[in-house]
Amino acid sequence: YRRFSSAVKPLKKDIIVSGNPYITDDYTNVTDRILSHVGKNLHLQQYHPLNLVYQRIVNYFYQSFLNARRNPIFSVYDNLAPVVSVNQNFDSLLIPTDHVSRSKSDCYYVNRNYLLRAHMTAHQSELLTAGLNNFLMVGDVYRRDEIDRTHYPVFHQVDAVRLKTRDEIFPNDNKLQIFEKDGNTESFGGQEKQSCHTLEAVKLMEHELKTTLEGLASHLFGNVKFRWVDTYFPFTQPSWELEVFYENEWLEVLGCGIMRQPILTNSGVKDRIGWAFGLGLERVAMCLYKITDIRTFWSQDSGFLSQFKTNDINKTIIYKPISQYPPCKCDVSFWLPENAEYSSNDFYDIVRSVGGEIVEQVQLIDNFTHPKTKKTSHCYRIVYRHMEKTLIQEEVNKVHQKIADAASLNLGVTLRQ
Ligand code: FA5
Ligand code: MG
Repeated sequence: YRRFSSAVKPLKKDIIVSGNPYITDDYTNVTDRILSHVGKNLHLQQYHPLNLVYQRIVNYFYQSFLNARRNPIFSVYDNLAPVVSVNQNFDSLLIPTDHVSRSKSDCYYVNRNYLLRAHMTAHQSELLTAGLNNFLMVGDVYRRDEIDRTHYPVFHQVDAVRLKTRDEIFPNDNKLQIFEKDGNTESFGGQEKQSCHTLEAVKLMEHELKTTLEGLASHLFGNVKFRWVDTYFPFTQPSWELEVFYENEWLEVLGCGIMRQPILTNSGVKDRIGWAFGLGLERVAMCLYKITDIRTFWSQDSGFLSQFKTNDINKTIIYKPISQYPPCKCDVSFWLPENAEYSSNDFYDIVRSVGGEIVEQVQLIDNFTHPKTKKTSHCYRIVYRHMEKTLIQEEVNKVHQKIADAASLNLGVTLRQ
């Protein structure tokens, strides 16, 4: 594994990602373990559950949007390289320079200027600039996040964009407009719309967006209860999340909204208004096939893959866990460094790098600041579980000790006994 902490002087060396060399710098925090996922393209692997869900989504869009000659109008991009510039992932989407999502503790940076994309929306501007009006983008995305059964640092998203002209929105009326004459593109305006858009145009776009996504939800899940929740994204306004009621819980499946107009104008689009959404493939696949642990998607075990071997992508499949082996729990406590930055995500990466696939969950179970010395101590509980066998305590202890040693070496923390 590589060095992580900003407290440690970075090594000046090149790393190769997707076949291209990058010079590392003080922003580099991508680990070899994370890089080992680049190029796996689970969404393109035949019979993989993520591929089945991906195909079902694409089919829905092909069927739902046809041109006059009855050909699908959406084009699909599923092979875009995952290293993107800071400009692609953030600036082009109007994400403010001080926005938390840019921080080193949330993203995997290759260096100051490049990172592993944190969402598929990173490719929106380049495809708009290429002149596309209706497109889907599918691929792997990378985020530093908590560790549990529904979070893994690599997951897959489907993003979509649909642009429409005035004539397409109001085919039977030549007076209605999509832009306000004196609307300022930079201004957010009120809550319900951007000030540059007319309310009529936004309402029709919102209607098409929501019926399309409700249709997608029933195409995937059959007859489900769903609800719309107002939300905020820097790149859409207004914005919503779609939640579906599945197994007695409301589950967020996607985010969407009316695209901020400057994204379009900056990409050379002057006469259209657009909607966009981004959806998590794992979330959908977990619900659809009743897969309870997100790590399962990375299993190369034939006991897993063979269950999805079907040429009927719409077939109902209920995943039967290969077997549930017992967990082993170990705690580790340390004092945080006093003169260096520390983020729990730094520790989580070490756990991932050293522990690998046998780590099921890491929880911060105690966070204590000494009243006199003002030193802070964290205690983490690590749950180890192998997907394919029973772990032996001795074997776990060895890994656990390695994690503790790596944390002390790389993060400047002081282990407590
Ligand atoms: C985004 O990533 C936006 N780019 C989506 C978007 C696109 C909004 C275009 C508007 C227009 P968010 O971070 O909420 O938003 O992620 C989108 C979806 O990805 C979530 O609804 C969820 O289904 C999935 N997702 C997010 N984080 C994780 C995770 N850690 N593990 C698995 N799935 C996740
Ligand atoms: Mg969200």
